[in-house]
Amino acid sequence: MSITLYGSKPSPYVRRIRMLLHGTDFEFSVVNVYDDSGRADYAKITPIRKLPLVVDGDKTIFDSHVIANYLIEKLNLAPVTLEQHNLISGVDAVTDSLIILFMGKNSGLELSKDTLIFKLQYERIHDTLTWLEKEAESGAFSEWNYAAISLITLIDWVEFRELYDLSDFPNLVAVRNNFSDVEAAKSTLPE
Ligand SMILES: N[C@@H](CCC(=O)N[C@@H](CS)C(=O)NCC(=O)O)C(=O)O
Repeated sequence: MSITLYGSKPSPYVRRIRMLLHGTDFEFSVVNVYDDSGRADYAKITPIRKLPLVVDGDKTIFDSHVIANYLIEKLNLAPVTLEQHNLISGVDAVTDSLIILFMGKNSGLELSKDTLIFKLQYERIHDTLTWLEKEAESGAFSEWNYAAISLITLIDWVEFRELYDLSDFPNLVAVRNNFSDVEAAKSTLPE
């Protein structure tokens, strides 16, 4: 039985898995978790109600990291090193904080830097992007691997949703530009 990936087209976490699965036979089932009926249907297959989710035969797998580990082994891809895991944790920290800001905005809240929940996100985003920028400058994302894939999904999504000004982070944007002709990246752009 072939793999089914549940997700949305703009989601950066889902896109990582679409890129890993590029070139393999899989079904992409689009879910809208911000729509009440879409979320109710989705809740029947996952209690955590987050995207992505993969069903492979009798296995249901939550969370992009667990899915990525599963696919890397199943598809015989290069294992993720400790250094790459740290880079991915940095990318996740920024992605998660931006999701909180995005949800705050969509909930009609004022994203004030004086409000604790938002202040924490702005601080984390700034410090982590600054660290990732230095890592990128020293070549940490020069190879096509899961860390580079994760970063690309963040940069494209930030630009797609106009979430953050990336002009202080030219090396991060350059990583995305460097791989923009790779088919797995080109064919999965957020829309
Ligand atoms: N740690 C999770 C994060 C996934 C995540 O936050 N996905 C977002 C979409 S990009 C989501 O499902 N948001 C819906 C919600 O939080 O209710 C992973 O790596 O899969």
